Amino acid sequence: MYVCGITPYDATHMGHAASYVAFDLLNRAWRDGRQQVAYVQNVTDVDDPLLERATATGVDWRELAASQIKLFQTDMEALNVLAPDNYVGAVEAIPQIVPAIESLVQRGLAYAVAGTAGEPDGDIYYDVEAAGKHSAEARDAWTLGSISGLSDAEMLELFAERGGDPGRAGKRQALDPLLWRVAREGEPSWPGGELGEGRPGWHIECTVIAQKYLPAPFTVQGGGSDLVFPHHEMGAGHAYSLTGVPLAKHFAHAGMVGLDGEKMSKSKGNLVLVSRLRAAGEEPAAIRLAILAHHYRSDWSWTDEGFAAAKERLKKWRAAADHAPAGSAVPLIEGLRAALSDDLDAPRALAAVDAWAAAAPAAGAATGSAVDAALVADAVDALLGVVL
Ligand code: 5CA
Ligand code: ZN
Repeated sequence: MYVCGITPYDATHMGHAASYVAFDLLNRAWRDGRQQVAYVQNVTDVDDPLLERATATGVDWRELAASQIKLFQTDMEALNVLAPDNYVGAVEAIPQIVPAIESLVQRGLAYAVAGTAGEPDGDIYYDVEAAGKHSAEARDAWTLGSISGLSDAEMLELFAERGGDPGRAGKRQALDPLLWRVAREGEPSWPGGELGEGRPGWHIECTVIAQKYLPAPFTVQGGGSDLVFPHHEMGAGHAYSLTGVPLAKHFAHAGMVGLDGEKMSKSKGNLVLVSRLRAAGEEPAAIRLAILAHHYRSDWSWTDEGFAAAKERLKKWRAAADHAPAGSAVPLIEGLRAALSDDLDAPRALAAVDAWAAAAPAAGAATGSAVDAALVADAVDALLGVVL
């Protein structure tokens, strides 16, 4: 499994957290089913938005990235998200990214754009049309739109919104994505072989990291639904162009999380940060339960009411764990497994624990079964990542 990692600024907001909790559920379900899991995540530790934030706040971009990565990892640990086996930065992958882009250029699937209006010569773009034609004879071929299923008009709109540059002069197609940005004054750059000094584009970063650390095709590529296009679409194309086989067998996307019905974004200043809640004394297990109350694919909003309900739920579960009815653990575990194996239906899994808790005798009424209590606590931790 490869799950797209953060761009390290404004970490870790509830949208980030929800997407990593979603894939943590999958990781846990696979492990419970005795699958061996290799889990890789990147961190986009150099990219335009990170550099822009660093400039705007007067912080060195490396310091910003390092401090945000640390904060993210602390938040993930608090949320009981199992760590990836490989956590790989874009910067450290540059020595693998450069030859990949060189090979695309040599095979006519990428091209250099001449500089205009203040832009230097030599930025390298992926030729989506040539790449689509190139792979069209093969089985499982990639053509633009085959991952996202979007129309040209929809792709064009999203491309501009999500880091693309449809209007860049000299490109063959508006939707051709950047592979290599040659060095600019005041921007970090690295040796790029035949490409010249520069830094990598976004999609090629994930493609090359995934290909280096995982077999091809690997099982699941994950991220939030805002990565469907262009990120996963283009990454799939790059991978196909590089190796002739698909990058991943399945793409899975978590829904978008907002705040009180609005999109959560830096510009609106309405980010709910995991670290801020933790600093206010809130329990990470309750944050996790508030996330799990929503199916991973649905869009939802973080609200005070939702969080209050999660805290109440955690309290009830803990109270019941002291009085677990004898024989109640096995049917509950079966219910949890059934819910999670049905497209990770966490809300149904929570309802199963609710029903179990409701059936537990009231405190003081009867002594519970220690064996059942221990089994339930183990299962709720192992499958849902919630420590009772
Ligand atoms: N570094 C790239 C991926 S290679 C990136 O998108 N970084 S990010 O920091 O912007 O987002 C990290 C992950 O959180 C991505 O999977 C993204 O889809 C997800 N994400 C971002 N905002 C939200 C949100 N509001 N709701 C749900 N998921 C979100
Ligand atoms: Zn990615």
